[in-house]
Amino acid sequence: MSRSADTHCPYCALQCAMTLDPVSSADAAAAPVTVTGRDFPTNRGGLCKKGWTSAELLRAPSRLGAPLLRGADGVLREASWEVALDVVAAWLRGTRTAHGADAVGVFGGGGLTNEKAYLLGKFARLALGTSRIDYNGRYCMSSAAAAGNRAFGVDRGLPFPLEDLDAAHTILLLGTNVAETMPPFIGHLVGAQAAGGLVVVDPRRTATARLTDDGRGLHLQPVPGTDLALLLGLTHIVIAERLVDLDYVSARTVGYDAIRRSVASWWPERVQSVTGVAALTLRRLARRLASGGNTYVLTGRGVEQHVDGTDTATAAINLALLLGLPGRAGSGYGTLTGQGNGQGGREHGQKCDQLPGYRKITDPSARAHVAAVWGVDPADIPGPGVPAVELLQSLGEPDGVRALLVHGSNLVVSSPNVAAVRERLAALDLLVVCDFFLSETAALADVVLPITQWAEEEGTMTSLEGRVIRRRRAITPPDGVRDELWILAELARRLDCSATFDTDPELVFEELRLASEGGIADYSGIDYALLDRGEAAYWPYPRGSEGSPRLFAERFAHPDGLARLVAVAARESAHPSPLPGELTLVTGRLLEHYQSGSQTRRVPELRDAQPEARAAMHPSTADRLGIADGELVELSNARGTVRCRARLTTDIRPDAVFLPFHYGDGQAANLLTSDAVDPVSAMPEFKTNAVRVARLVETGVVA
Ligand SMILES: Nc1nc2c(c(=O)[nH]1)N[C@H]1C(S)=C(S)[C@@H](COP(=O)(O)OP(=O)(O)OC[C@H]3O[C@@H](n4cnc5c(=O)[nH]c(N)nc54)[C@H](O)[C@@H]3O)O[C@H]1N2
Ligand SMILES: Nc1nc2c(c(=O)[nH]1)N[C@H]1C(S)=C(S)[C@@H](COP(=O)(O)OP(=O)(O)OC[C@H]3O[C@@H](n4cnc5c(=O)[nH]c(N)nc54)[C@H](O)[C@@H]3O)O[C@H]1N2
Ligand code: SF4
Ligand SMILES: [Mo]
Repeated sequence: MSRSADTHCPYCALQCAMTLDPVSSADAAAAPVTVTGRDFPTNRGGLCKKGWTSAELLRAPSRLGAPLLRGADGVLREASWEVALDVVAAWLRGTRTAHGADAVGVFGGGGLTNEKAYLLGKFARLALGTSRIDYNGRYCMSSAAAAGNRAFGVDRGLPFPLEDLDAAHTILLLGTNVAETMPPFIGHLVGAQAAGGLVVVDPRRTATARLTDDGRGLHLQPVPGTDLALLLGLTHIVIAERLVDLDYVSARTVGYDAIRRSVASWWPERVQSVTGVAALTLRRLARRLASGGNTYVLTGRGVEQHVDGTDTATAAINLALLLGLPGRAGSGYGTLTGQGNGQGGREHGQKCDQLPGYRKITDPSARAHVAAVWGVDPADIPGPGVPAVELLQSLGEPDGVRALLVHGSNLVVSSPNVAAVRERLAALDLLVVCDFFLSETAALADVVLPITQWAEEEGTMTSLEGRVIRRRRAITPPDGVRDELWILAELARRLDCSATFDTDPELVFEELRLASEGGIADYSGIDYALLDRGEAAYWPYPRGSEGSPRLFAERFAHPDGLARLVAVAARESAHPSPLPGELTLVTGRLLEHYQSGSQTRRVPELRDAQPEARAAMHPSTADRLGIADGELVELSNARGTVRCRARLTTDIRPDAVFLPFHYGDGQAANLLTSDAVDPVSAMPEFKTNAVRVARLVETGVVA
């Protein structure tokens, strides 16, 4: 007898639909789980190789099967759940008594289901009483989210279904390599490609940029970190050449005069000197964007993960607004959410300044609403905490966090300036990590709690379209692991918290509906039955309504219904040119690996395809440095050193070197990244950092 489950991929925000076929026989535990792509509007049956191989991790030999406790001798040993949870609860209680509630911190993740993200936020505020909660979405979506909130009054990555792109005449892709980060996505680019309107802006000639190789589209290869100037330049041309949709601008926006002034000095030749993109190309692109067909502007991490990422995303939105795109049928602006639940994960209370439903924790009416659902006094909900980088910088400090719980992040690989993070973690009194593997972060923990994987649990995720979908259980989890909702409930009980912590995901979702009701991300009209009928549920979905696949057709989410054009300025100090002898380190992703690689480095096929970090550089650069393809090189700056092999490719600018961030220990790209953050979003500078590159033998270190 066999049973199959319709669910979605455990990895990225595209949330490709798949069917899992477990065999419910006596030896089910040993039988392989097969993955089949399932027809769905976003992936149309397609999956990438991470999706195809995802089930291999369910029975991976390295999977954790029991809680681990670090003994006095420093060794992690298996313990029972009772003992492990008792130890954690006792430490948390002791920390709180000795140092106050804010001495306990929580670090969440954008891969958690909505139910887990919601319960984690509630657990932090009520069971721990701490304000110190933030999550890895700070590294991912925060700049785009801040820009969207500022301009539109709401942050939903794509305010339209992905399928709308199919009919596009022009698509401007800024700093995203979807051909590798969401491969089935490129099916939605075919129309624009055929219409000669696919435009990719990336300092590398990526697989996505190569979609323009037929000569009909455009690949702009600017100096890394100069997108803000590029966008100000395009806006300048749109205004100078009278391409602005003035009716739209006057009816639907405020702030145009300030925008005009702010781009006045960004004439194309100046932009060319800053970005390296020819003035002619800029003019051609501006005219194409304004040519009236269905036009989309989309941003990804390449333009957002910078110290000026919020302003850069804002400049992209300004351009889209002047062209009259947001809310116009068949056109729009959007940002591509990254993690599986990158969208939902930022709506229900893992962010330090947020309560469920995308409510502000500082708003008295929001606090009152959520307090009523939680059955507490509003005064019992702590105020705003601090964003991820600041949270990590406070670890072990006298007034900082002394005990940290990590749910869904391998932060010693993925955080900026990880050498400092490793030091801070070592200064903690207690580190607790929930994971299915001994990730690099879990390996440093005092207590590791093993949890169920995606195919073993129920819940909901919110995809890059703002569509709520069901994650379904296909197989029974191994005996020794536990569901994270159960772990939170057990800890809350041990901490004598009187609030309700349900362990049934559907009940948690029912509570989330109430908590989100009336908020910006209102889920109150959605329930499991509706999702199980296959209905497309896009938020906001207030009770009794029909959901909102397309936003902004009539109004934006600010009280007056108008979008804000926010004037921004390019600061040269944000991206200083590399000094002589330095290159700009650009970081990003490879098709085969997911994030910190904690999962995909354990899948043999993926690991064998990309077993180690390789620094991609231009042959002319390599030649100058005396480096041959495959040779060992050392990348270094004041923060750290990475040693790896060189990969020579003409696909990268000669002034840059590219390193994927999927590897740990000495190959972690984040040994080299700065923890300087964007002043609005607190997003760190992941994408451009100065490094020196040398052939390893020449440094005399090792050959
Ligand atoms: N294979 C794979 N897929 C993934 C993930 C993964 O780890 N692996 N992670 C998921 C997540 S969480 C996310 S956030 C998304 C990210 O998806 P993307 O945004 O597509 O991914 P990145 O590779 O981080 O960055 C995109 C591109 O930005 C370019 N870039 C770097 N600096 C600059 C710059 O200054 N200007 C411009 N214009 N471009 C620049 C890089 O060269 C890179 O090709 O992917 C999701 N999908
Ligand atoms: N240099 C550089 N650094 C970057 C980036 C970059 O482009 N360049 N990108 C940034 C971005 S966009 C992101 S999103 C971050 C991501 O980086 P991380 O936050 O490190 O994300 P993952 O590697 O996905 O780590 C998730 C961990 O949680 C586990 N896990 C998965 N699902 C669950 C769950 O449901 N519960 C629990 N408790 N654990 C789970 C996984 O096994 C894994 O160990 O990295 C950021 N860091
Ligand atoms: S594109 Fe993303 S969601 Fe789709 S199969 Fe690949 S990793 Fe999974
Ligand atoms: Mo991300």
